[in-house]
Amino acid sequence: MAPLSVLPAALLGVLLLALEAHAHGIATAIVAFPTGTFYSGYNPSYQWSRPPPTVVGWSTPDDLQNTFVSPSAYASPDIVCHLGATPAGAEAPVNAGDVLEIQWTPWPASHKGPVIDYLANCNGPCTSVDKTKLDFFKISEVGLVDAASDTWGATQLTNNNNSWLVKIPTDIAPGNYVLRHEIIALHAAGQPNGAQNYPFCFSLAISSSGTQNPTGIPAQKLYSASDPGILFGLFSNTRAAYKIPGPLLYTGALSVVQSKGAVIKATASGIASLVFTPVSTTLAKVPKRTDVPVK
Ligand SMILES: [Cu+2]
Repeated sequence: MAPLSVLPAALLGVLLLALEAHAHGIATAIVAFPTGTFYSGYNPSYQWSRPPPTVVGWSTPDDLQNTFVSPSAYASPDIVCHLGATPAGAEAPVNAGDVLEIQWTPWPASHKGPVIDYLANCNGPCTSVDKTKLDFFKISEVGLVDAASDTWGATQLTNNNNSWLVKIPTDIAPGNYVLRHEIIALHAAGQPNGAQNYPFCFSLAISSSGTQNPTGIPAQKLYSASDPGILFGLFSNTRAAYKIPGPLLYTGALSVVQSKGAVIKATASGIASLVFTPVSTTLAKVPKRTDVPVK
C-alpha cells in the first residue's frame, strides 16, 4: 500500500474517517463529594473474574470494544445503559447536593459533542429494576460551550482529566436512582446514523429531605435519529445553532463548574466488603492514545 503522504487528499480523508470509526471510552467509576468516596464502575473485563466484583456501575459485558450506540438503536433497550446492560449489584450511597465526579478512560479530543446526565427513580432496589421501565429526567446538559475555541462538553471532559462533574438536585425525593451519564460524539454525525452515543449507568441510593418526583421519559424515547442535535454536521453546520437533544432540563437541576484544582486521588472503595484494584488506577497506566484529528 502506498505511503499515506502520496495518497490523494480526498482518499486520505476517507481513510482517516475509517480509522475514526472505531470506538472509544467507558465511564469507569464515580467519586462522591464532599466525602471523596470512590465507587468503581463496571469494566467488561470483569466478566472473566470469578467472582466478578460487585460494583455500582451497570454491567456491559458486550462492550469489549468500548463501542457506542447508534441512532438506529435509539428505540432499543441498548440506549438505556449501553449494550446489553444489566443492573449494578450495588448502589452508591450519596446525598442530595453531592457533586459526583464521573471518571472516564482517555477521551479523544476529536470526539466533540454534548455531555448529558439523567436520573431515574427505581422505585425500589435498582439491582432488580426493569431498565425499560425507568423514566429519566435530565439533570445536566452541556453542548457547545464556546464556538470560537470549538469547546464542547466533551472537550471539557477531556481537559478535566477525562472526568465529569454532576450535582445531585437537592429537591428530589430520597430513594434509589439510576444515574445515566452520556457523551454523544458528533464527529460523524453529519451522516444519517453517524452520531455515537456512549451512555453509562451507575446506581445510587440518594438520601434527601426533598420531596420532588420529576416527570421522566423512558430512555428509548429520549432521542430520534433526525433530532437537530443528533443529525448534525460537526464540520458543516453552524456551531451556534447546536441544540442539545433530549427532553428539557429539570427545573431543579443544579449546575457545577467543570474544573478541579488537582487530579483527585480517591482510593478507598465505598463498598466495604470489596477488595480489588480500582479501575481508574489500572487504566491510568494505559498510554494515552494519540488520535488522528479529523478535519
Ligand atoms: Cu472513536
